[in-house]
Amino acid sequence: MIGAASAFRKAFGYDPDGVWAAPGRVNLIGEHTDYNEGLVLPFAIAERTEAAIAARPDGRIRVCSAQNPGELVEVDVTELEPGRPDGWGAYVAGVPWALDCAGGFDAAVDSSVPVGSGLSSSAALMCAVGLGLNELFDLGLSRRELARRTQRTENDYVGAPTGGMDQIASLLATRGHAIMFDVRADTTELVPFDPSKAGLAVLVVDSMVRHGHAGGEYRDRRADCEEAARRLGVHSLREVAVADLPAAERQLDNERLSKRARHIVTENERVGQVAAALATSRWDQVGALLTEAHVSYRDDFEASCEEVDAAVEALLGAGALGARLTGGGFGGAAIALVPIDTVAAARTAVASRYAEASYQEPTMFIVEPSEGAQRIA
Ligand code: GAF
Repeated sequence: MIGAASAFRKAFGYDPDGVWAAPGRVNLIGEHTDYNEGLVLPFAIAERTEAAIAARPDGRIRVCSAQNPGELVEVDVTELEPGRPDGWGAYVAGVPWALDCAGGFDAAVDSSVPVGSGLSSSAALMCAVGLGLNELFDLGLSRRELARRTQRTENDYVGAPTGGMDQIASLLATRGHAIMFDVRADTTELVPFDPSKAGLAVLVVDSMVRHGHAGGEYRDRRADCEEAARRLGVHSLREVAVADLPAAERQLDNERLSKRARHIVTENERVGQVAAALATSRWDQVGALLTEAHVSYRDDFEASCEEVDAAVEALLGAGALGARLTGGGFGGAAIALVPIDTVAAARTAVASRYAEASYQEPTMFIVEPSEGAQRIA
């Protein structure tokens, strides 16, 4: 990573007005529950996206990215509309659009969050740009409002029907904590989360299988959940309690929709159970719930893939307390709660499992619950 400030000087030949950084996130537990008005428990990671920005007086927007060398996205602020520009540039241009920001700017971005690995590189990008524009143009938006607006960027400008978890984690999480977001109540609560104090680490295994959320399977899962809620006559699947599931499944009388609903309903329950287990430092129980969540995500939500399942199995076989697919699914990364003195063995177990199966070599790294978005220069 060369840093956004250097990329800015190189591209535009002058100094930016400021540099803002926003983190990716690991979702500890609570997958696809956010757009079902449910509970999620992500934490911000040290890997982040930087945006170096300078205001321009002429309404022009120019953006370059260290991850897309040689490309300069250019558009006038009055011309912004969904789909224009598209690709990675939409995640930047859609931010002033959603923030009702009328000013032009030059921006350079650089990131250490792997793209397409389920660690929310897109929210990191939107939130870094959003925080910067909010300050540079005195927009006066709270972080909670910035999270709402950047979700609008993703939903209405980029066209990906995601929930609001990733922006909340990137903008509101803090070091040493996970953040519980209750979407129906629209409340957030910081939950102390520091596995290192218990001699544990969160190991990420990026399967290198890439996913996107704009089309295909993510959208299909969301449609299934909404259809299940509609047939059950509830506003969202959050209204269904675990005890109501057998009756709900009888009413749905459809195997696919029953499985989707079962994942969402039991996942909400698990998020609460993980928060309770963290409060009393019952790490074995946290681990067991993560693994249960993986089984539900794999079998009921059918959102995993062979490579991530293999990583989960290898991690558990090597002594992880729990392991699961994290993020939007259909590829991406597994996370595992691993005793620190077992991390090396866990990495070796995954590497040999991948080599035996001739999967692409995975990337593995430890993540720490880190600070949310902030100005860095
Ligand atoms: C992606 C989405 F952006 C989130 O809103 C969430 O739905 C997640 O997938 C699945 O839990 O990260």
